[in-house]
This record gives sequence, structure tokens and C-alpha cells, in this order.
Amino acid sequence: MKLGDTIAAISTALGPAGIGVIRISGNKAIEITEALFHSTRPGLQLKQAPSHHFFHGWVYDGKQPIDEVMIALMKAPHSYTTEDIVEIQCHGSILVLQNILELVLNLGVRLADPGEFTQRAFLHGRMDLTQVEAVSDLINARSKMGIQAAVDQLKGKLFKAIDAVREKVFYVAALIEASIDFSDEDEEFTHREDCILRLRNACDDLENLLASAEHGKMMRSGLGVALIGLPNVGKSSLLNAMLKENRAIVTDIPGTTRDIIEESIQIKGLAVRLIDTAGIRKTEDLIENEGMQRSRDAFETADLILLILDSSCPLNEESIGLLQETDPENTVVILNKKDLLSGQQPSWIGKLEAFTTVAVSAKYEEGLEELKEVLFQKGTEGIMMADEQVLITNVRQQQAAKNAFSALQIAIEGLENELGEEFLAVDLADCLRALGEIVGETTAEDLLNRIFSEFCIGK
Ligand SMILES: Nc1nc2c(ncn2[C@@H]2O[C@H](COP(=O)(O)OP(=O)(O)OP(=O)(O)O)[C@@H](O)[C@H]2O)c(=O)[nH]1
Ligand SMILES: [Mg+2]
Repeated sequence: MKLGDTIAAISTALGPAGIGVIRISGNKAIEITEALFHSTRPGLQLKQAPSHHFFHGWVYDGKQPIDEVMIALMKAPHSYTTEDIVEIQCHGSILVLQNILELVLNLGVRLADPGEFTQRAFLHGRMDLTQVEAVSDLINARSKMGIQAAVDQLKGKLFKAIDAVREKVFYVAALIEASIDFSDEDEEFTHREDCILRLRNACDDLENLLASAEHGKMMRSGLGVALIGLPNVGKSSLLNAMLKENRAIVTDIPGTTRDIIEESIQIKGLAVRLIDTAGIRKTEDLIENEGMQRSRDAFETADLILLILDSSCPLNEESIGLLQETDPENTVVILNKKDLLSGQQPSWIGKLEAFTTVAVSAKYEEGLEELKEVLFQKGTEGIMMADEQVLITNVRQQQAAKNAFSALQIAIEGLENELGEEFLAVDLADCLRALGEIVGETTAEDLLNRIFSEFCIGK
């Protein structure tokens, strides 16, 4: 991956569409476009043309017109990558897009790697790593909350928060370095109290950020909800009813669902990932057993369990077994098939006192609004929805923030216990390195590569 190359890729999704965009970035972008583009404005030269303007014309392959296009010109350094960028907007035909891309590549341009445009923006200092991650989150967002978290991060909210903590730590680190450099055998380091206060303050900031992580991750990836229960209780019916579509096969034969089916819905802007699973029972069937292993995995990894019971049946031993396995804190018991009870409650309802319960009829779509409300409450429990709150949105950021926090605590303890400045300097350097990892300044190369490789081509 060479920074000096001019790169190009199709930046829009490949499928018939109104328009499609081919993006070219690098110092040859403009001259290469000149070779293909015939402007409708006589004598127009893109090199001399004003930046951030659109130009109408045709792309030609030799004498053969390929498509009528608009060219968007963004000259360095005021572009996404900070390099010269040309975006060719043609009709959104896969073949036309591929044709134009090929013409561009034949002129000595290299096909961009996944995420390479964004990587250039990062390497040229236009974005920090949290903003890079925000771009990816925004593209992949599945809910309004996901978009909001990504946009806040893209605007640099998290970067600024981390930078503010770094400033505080830098200040103390500089004082300590100075006291090492100018240390006099008899002279004591005189700023301990002041340093402790400053570092405690930085620690509080990090603690608040860390407290936001669960909220941030929830906003980004949504609430993972596993539908668990014995066969035939109506798990797949409930999935279909919530999705308002016949996604999963429903029959009256126990053991219908074999594989995991995952689909998302939005509840008041929160993404909820519903995971339908195979009914749990004892069986010799190989396929069903494999399905059940997957149910077990979903059971263990989901944020919330919907334990579904058939309210028209007695509470048998297997159901009691499942109830005992679940933690009432992250379980909602669904009393399905309430239509069969003609307004009555199941006789065994008393056994469920520890649980939140919702009575529904998946078949007749009753009780679903109440269920959605409960899911939203559970998903956003303990979460502050304050505008000014800064969020950590993924595990990578969370882990680095934790490391920074631990290093700070060790430094504070060291200061309190009159430890030598050399030790303090090491702890503060650890803390600064961890903070630098969040924004991408001290992040390991392979991790960076992985982050960019998960992008789509053309971004
Ligand atoms: N009366 C009534 N029948 C329902 C309700 N929900 C589901 N059923 C029926 O119960 C049977 C089983 O439904 P499914 O949704 O396939 O059950 P499941 O839990 O996914 O079953 P497995 O995939 O075998 O584990 C079907 O005949 C459904 O029509 C309901 O609310 N009321
Ligand atoms: Mg099913």
C-alpha cells in the first residue's frame, strides 16, 4: 500500500441505481480524468478549473462515448483524503461503472484497497482513529441511535474528550520529567499534591467515559435478544410477528427451527436484533442437536433472553429447568398463546414472581406493543440520554480506556506513596500510550490494518 499512488474505486453499491460514483484520489487524479472526460464547456481544463465545482460532459473511450457524467472536483488539501480527488458521477449501471473504472485503471491508476481512501484521510491527519471507526459505523448503522452515536463520534466528540484527558496527563508528565532532568540530590519533588489533584481529575473523566461504554455499544450494535424455549411454544411465530413478515418457517411440528435466524427491528430508534433459535429438548436427531448447541450459544451471548412459554400448557419439568437456568435480571418471560386462555392467566403464573412477564399471542399479534416497550426499557435501562454525553462505542476503545485508567491509578498511588519520579514517569507514559491507542497515534500496525480492511472498497 503506497501513499504516493493514485487510487480509484467504485464508491457506490453495485446494483442498478440512478447514479453511480467512481472516485479517484492522488496527484494524478486530475490529469487522468482530463484524458477521458470531454467537457461540454469548450476549452475547460480541470487543472485550472476551480475546486469544489461540478462539470458536465461525457466520458469517452477513444472515440466511443461511454456515458454522460458529472465530474466533482476537489483539489488538495480540501478533500476527504486531503489529496486531489475527482468523483465521476455516471449512470448507476454496473457495466458502465466497471467500464469507466477500467479506463481509469488502464491509465496507470491502482485499484484502491478496502478503506484506503479513509486510511489516507487518517494517515494525512484529517481524521483520528475514532472518526475512522465512526465512518464505518455510520455506513453500517442499523438504527437511529446507531447513526446518532456515529455522527457524534465523526464530529470528533470522543477525540476531544480523550484529548482533554491527555492534556491533563501531559501536564503532570512534563512536570515529572522536568523534575527528573533538573533533580538535585537534596531537593524534593514539590508538586505532588497538585499532580495528584490533576491526575484524579483525569481519572474521573476516564471513569465517566468508561461508564458510557455499555450505552455506546448498545447504540452502535443494538440489543441482542435471543428467543429461547421448548419446541412449539411459538418462538418463530413471535419473530415473524415482530418483523411483520414470514421470515421463519412455522409449523405445528416440534423441532421445526434448526438453525439460528437473526433479524433486526427498530424500537424507538434502538436496534433490536431478534435471534430465533431451535427449541430445546432431548433428542437423538443429529441436526436438531447441532441446532440446539447454537441455541445454547445464543442463550449465553445474548444481552437479553426472551424465554417463551406456551401458556396453554402445564409448566413441565423442562420449562422449569430453563427458568432455573436464566437470570431474572436479563430475562423476560413471554406467556405466548394467550388467545387460548380466553382472558385467564396460566395457573402456574405464581412460579414466575422473580421475572418480568409479558402475555402475548404471536399468532394473532396481541401484546406486541407492550413487549416492544419492555424491550426498549430493558435495552436503555440505566442509560443517560444526555446530549452532552460522550460515548465509547466499541470494545477496542473500551479496552484502551481501561488500560489508561489503570495506569493512572497506579501513578496516583505512586504519588501518594512518595514513589520516585522515574516510576511515575513510566506509569504516565503507559497511560499516554493507551490514550494514544484510542485516537490511533500509538496503535499497532496490524490492528490499524485490520480496522481498514473491514471497510468496503471505495470508502
Ligand atoms: N393459538 C396460538 N397458536 C400459536 C401461537 N403462536 C404460535 N402458535 C402455533 O404453535 C405452533 C408452533 O409455532 P412455532 O412458531 O413454529 O414454534 P417454535 O417455538 O418456533 O417451534 P420450534 O421451531 O419447533 O422450536 C404453530 O402451529 C403455530 O401456529 C399463538 O399465539 N396462539
Ligand atoms: Mg421455530
